[in-house]
Amino acid sequence: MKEIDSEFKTFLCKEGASLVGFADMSCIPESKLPIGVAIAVKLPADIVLGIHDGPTKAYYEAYFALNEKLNQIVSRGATFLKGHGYEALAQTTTAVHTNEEHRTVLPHKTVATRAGLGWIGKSALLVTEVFGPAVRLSSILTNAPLRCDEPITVSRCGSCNECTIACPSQAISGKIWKVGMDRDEFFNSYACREKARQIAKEKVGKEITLCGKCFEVCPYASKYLNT
Ligand code: B12
Ligand code: SF4
Ligand code: SF4
Repeated sequence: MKEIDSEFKTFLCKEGASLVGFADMSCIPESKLPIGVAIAVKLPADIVLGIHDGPTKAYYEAYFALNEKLNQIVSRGATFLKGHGYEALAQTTTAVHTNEEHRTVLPHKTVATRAGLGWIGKSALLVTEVFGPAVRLSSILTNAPLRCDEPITVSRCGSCNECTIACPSQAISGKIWKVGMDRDEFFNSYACREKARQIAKEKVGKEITLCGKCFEVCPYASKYLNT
């Protein structure tokens, strides 16, 4: 099985993935298949640096372009696995539905922490060691017997509070995440959505939840942005 593992990772990276991890999802009842494939694509550094004073047209365009790219990577990844005789479900933006409480059945971030890509920051974003939270995510569910990575179950935010201080909607309480903690215990998604939509309307003239101050200020992102 080792061969399909590395062949598949190489395939996804050639398709444009910046980070790939394999997750044991057998403990997650919402997962329709036992293995998860987490995929992250980095946000271009100039786009992240450009949103210092609010969302820009370039970020707005990158948002859609990266969603499209992620949809393509996971769709092609699922086709690859099916071609090897396995079941595979690509969690594309059309396949995943968000309810009125801003929740999906199986969020990409759950697959990502299980695959060892990062932890849930105080910001409620997935924070990676390499790019910080400056990534967009997607995932595939499968029964292919991929060798799973070590999950990350503990936050590495420590005493940092940059995102809590910088958030224009005070959505981030500053509480530290651990596995099993519900989002609403430390993050106000309604405050975030309302403020981000107001800011996006002012800055780019679009009715969309677009802000990103929480990832722009994260010290884990600055390592990537300054290289
Ligand atoms: C609904 C939604 C929103 C809502 C709610 C946000 C939220 N944090 O839930 C609103 C409209 C407010 C929003 C805003 C934004 N969003 Co949004 N959003 C989503 C969406 C569609 C679903 C998220 C969801 O289901 N939330 C429900 C809660 C319960 O889950 P969660 O937040 O993912 O995190 C929990 C689980 O992952 C769980 N978990 C983690 N590990 C484990 C392990 C185990 C064992 C268990 C049991 C649980 C568990 O714990 C977490 C905390 O409770 C995802 C895409 C997707 N399909 O996943 C994008 C997504 C989360 N958004 C994203 C982004 C970038 C944004 C914005 C920056 C907007 C922008 N583009 O400018 C802001 C940032 C808000 C913030 N700080 O979180 C990115 C995040 C990338 C990252 N690095 O994490 C995503 C993944 C989209 C993408 N394709 O990349 N968003
Ligand atoms: S996207 Fe903006 S409003 Fe929402 S949590 Fe991040 S900084 Fe706060
Ligand atoms: S800014 Fe600090 S507290 Fe917020 S997610 Fe990044 S490391 Fe964690």
